[in-house]
Amino acid sequence: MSEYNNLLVETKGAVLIVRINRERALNALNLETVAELQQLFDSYRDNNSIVCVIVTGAGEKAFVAGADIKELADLDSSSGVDLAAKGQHLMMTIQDFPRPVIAAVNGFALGGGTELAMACDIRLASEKAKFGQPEVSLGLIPGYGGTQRLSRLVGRGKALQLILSGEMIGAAEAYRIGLADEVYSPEELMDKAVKLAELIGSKGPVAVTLAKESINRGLDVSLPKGCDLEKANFGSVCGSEDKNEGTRAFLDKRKAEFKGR
Ligand code: DAK
Repeated sequence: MSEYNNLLVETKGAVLIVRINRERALNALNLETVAELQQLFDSYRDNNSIVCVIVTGAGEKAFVAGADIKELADLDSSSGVDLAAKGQHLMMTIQDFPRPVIAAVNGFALGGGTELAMACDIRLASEKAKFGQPEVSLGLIPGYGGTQRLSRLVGRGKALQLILSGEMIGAAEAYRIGLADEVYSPEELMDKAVKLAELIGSKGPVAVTLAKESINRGLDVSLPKGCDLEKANFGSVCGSEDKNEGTRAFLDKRKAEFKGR
């Protein structure tokens, strides 16, 4: 029996696959689902048997159709801040997760769904995926980091256009503006996501973690500060056994056997 009411969790080798499983509400993120995702990511944070995580939605229609509108309807100013805090904490946990997190966007990714996908490191989309930040249609603004991450990903103008209009875009347009990193047929999507996760998982784990951190943290600071961060992380990686193994394996013309330390 799963310990989660709203998540289906499985491992494929060293890849953790998390399916948000509330199909009757198009996988909308209610508070319980946010709490379960938080618990899941916290519980795997120090688990080095997992090399990569894939987040997707159960069923064929939706990745996540947003925050649960039934819960949003009851919010007041104070519970709104509380909900935003919980959701934003989850998104930061995913962004800062020490292993890469891939979003396999299999259908509607609206509001909190686009925000969840943007907190992930890489977004692979099905041709059926639809992205959007429709909060203004509900008299709301994005509350899970959407105003910040969308502008960083697609630029100020496109972020303003999407958030102020609330319009939905398809996978091809999401790819064109840099919101989706690849687009695949619905049948191919999970297979491609697992293959990418396995490819990343075959690389030096310490290097992968520090490269992710350098890019994500670097985007929040000036270029010189970002380069300082890269320099410090380069120093850390040079002190790792993985770097010794990776460079030695190349020179010995054999496959590296990384230990993740
Ligand atoms: N929440 C709850 N239920 C949802 C839902 C959602 N976000 N989206 C869909 N459902 C439910 C529908 O109510 C329907 O339930 P029943 O009527 O069958 O009981 C079922 O899922 C199937 O949906 P539809 O019948 O509507 O299916 P269609 O194919 O006709 O349409 C759709 C699909 C995705 C176009 C449509 O369902 C839709 O527009 N859904 C809502 C999309 C949306 O507006 N999402 C919310 C975005 S706003 C904040 C924190 C977070 C947020 C904001 C602030 N703070 C703390 C301040 C985030 C906000 C959002 O995410």
